Formats: sequence, structure tokens, C-alpha cells
Amino acid sequence: MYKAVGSRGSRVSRVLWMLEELEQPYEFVEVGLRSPEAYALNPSGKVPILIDDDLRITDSAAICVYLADKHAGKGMGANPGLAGRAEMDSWMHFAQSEFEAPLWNKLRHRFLLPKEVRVDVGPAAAHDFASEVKALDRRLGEKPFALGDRFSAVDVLLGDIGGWARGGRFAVESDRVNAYFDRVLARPARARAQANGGSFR
Ligand SMILES: N[C@@H](CCC(=O)N[C@@H](CS)C(=O)NCC(=O)O)C(=O)O
Repeated sequence: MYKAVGSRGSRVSRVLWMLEELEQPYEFVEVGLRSPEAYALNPSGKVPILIDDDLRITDSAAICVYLADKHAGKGMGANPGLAGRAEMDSWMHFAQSEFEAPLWNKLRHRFLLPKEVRVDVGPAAAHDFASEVKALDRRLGEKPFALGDRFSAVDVLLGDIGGWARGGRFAVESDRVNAYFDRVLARPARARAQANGGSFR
């Protein structure tokens, strides 16, 4: 059985959501950020971590892709071929290194960094996030989901970030992006994941 290691309110939410979408049994193992337990599984001391027998996988986007690939029959992975893989990689990198970055930066300066290095990044984070919302709007175009007509691991990642943004009161000034978040955040698998410990911030 999979073990999804993380803390409540962390990015483990997207791992639990993936596992629920894929209808896989799992155990949610709670560990603190940068705890000895987390360092034992991840040199960064960060969560989430997925344990699949002898395999330990860190970094939430990689975990989501791994699960989608492993359970390819469930249809949450990339479109076929090298082009499909590149399309998915592009979305996953956009999601984490661009769309999520302002949220993470603000959160770190609010709660995680040593107090003496914290600064007010609120206005800059809001500015950057607004720009990324516009980018997501354009990337989605008329498609209901990131990869087209079907819900995939990309939508879990983006949806999870969208839930975080809404919880953190970041403005989402795009009807298309709001409709997209409504669509993906309403999925029953997400509600099950949240009930099992994956509720976001
Ligand atoms: N790229 C990693 C980032 C992991 C990460 O930063 N996790 C946070 C919790 S959501 C953490 O453990 N932070 C501890 C710290 O930054 O000190 C991922 O997507 O899993």
C-alpha cells in the first residue's frame, strides 16, 4: 500500500487527491516539516514524500506524474508520444515554478523563514500571481482541462494550487480560470482526500 508522507495543510493534499482519483489504497503518514522523520526520507527535509515499497519519491509534481504513469489505465497521464510527454512536463513546470511560486513566496515570508529575514512580499506576490492567472487563462483557452477534454494529473496540481490561492485570498481575476477551478475543485476525490487529511492551508 502507498504511504503518503506529509503534514496537514501541506502539498501532501495533491498526493492524496491523486491517490483518491486513482482509487488506490494508501496510508497518510503525518510528519512535521523538516522533522527528523522528514529528513530520513528526503534530504531537503520537506514534504510530501511518497513511499511505494522500496521507492521513495519526493517533490509533489514528480509524485503526481509517477502515479499517473504507474496507473496509466486510469487516464490521468500525458497524451501519447514524446509530444504528449513534453506537453505534460511543460504544464507541470508552469504550475510549480510559475503559478505556485508567488503563493509559496508569500507563505514563506509569513510563516516559514526565520523572523529576521522576513519581509512584506504581499504586493509583489499579488502582482506576480495576477500575471500568472492571465497566463493560465491563455494556456487553457477553450479547453475544459489542461490537456484537453480529460481530467489529468496536471489538473490535480493546478487545482490544488487554485484551492491554496482561494484560501489565501489571492485574487483570481479571470472568469475562465475561476470556472476551471470550480470544475476541478468540485471533484469528489478531492473531498475524500481532504477528509483524509489533505485539506489545504
Ligand atoms: N518542490 C517540493 C516542495 C516541497 C515543500 O516545500 N514542502 C513544504 C510543505 S508544503 C515544506 O516541507 N517546507 C518546509 C520548509 O520549506 O522549510 C514539492 O513540490 O513537493
